[in-house]
Amino acid sequence: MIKNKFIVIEGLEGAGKTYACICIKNILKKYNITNILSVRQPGSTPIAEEIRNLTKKKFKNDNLIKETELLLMYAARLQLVEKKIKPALENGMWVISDRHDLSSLAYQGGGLGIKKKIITQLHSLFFENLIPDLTVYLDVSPKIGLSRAYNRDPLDQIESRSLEFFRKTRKSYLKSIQLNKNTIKINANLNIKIVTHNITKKILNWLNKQMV
Ligand code: T5A
Repeated sequence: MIKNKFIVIEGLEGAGKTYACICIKNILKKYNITNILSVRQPGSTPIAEEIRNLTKKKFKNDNLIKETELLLMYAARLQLVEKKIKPALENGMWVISDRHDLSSLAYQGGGLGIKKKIITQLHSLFFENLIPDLTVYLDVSPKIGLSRAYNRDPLDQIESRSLEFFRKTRKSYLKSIQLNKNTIKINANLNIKIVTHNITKKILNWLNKQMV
């Protein structure tokens, strides 16, 4: 039997995170792991969902300054961690989170240029003891990812940013995952069948190692 884990999926918009979460859940089911909490960030509690709406909204006569955006992301994360993620992990559940605080380092740090030190201080303050057991990073080029996102709903205030913003965000992701040994990197530019195959292969390999 494998002890319950905290798995995080990261990547730019249109990377296929929603799809990867479903794929991982299906793999876990084959191992008879069904006590799974799936969440998304920002969001997944009533208050965090309100904060999510706020971070996505385009205001006519105002805009979020970058530090406000960062604090809102952390406020939503804290609500979710305290209300749902920690209790679930303590009760032996597996948790799959569509994004966690690597997103803040990439978007607000890399993309918006907030100093890494400020973000790591927030991390240390609230989440030092909550390290994901596995981060699955879906690496997609901003052009490809955004073109997938463009085909859906109208763009929100973050999705409407320049290609340069997303290039910097991706660069930050790539730098962070090099430093993090509990990470699986997947080429998400490829077609969905190949991406699914590669996720499945790497997750199975990781799960087998957890049983040793
Ligand atoms: N944010 C979040 C921050 O700035 N800081 C933070 O700290 C946090 C936590 C969240 C926003 O908040 C920002 C980042 C985001 O801008 P969101 O709506 O949850 O908002 O945004 P995303 O998480 O990026 O959600 P997306 O739905 O845009 O991306 P996904 O989930 O990666 O993509 P998915 O699976 O929905 O797929 C998108 C489309 O692409 C297709 C799918 O079928 C779908 O139509 N697709 C593929 N098509 C072809 N080939 C493939 N390989 C494909 N993979 C997916």
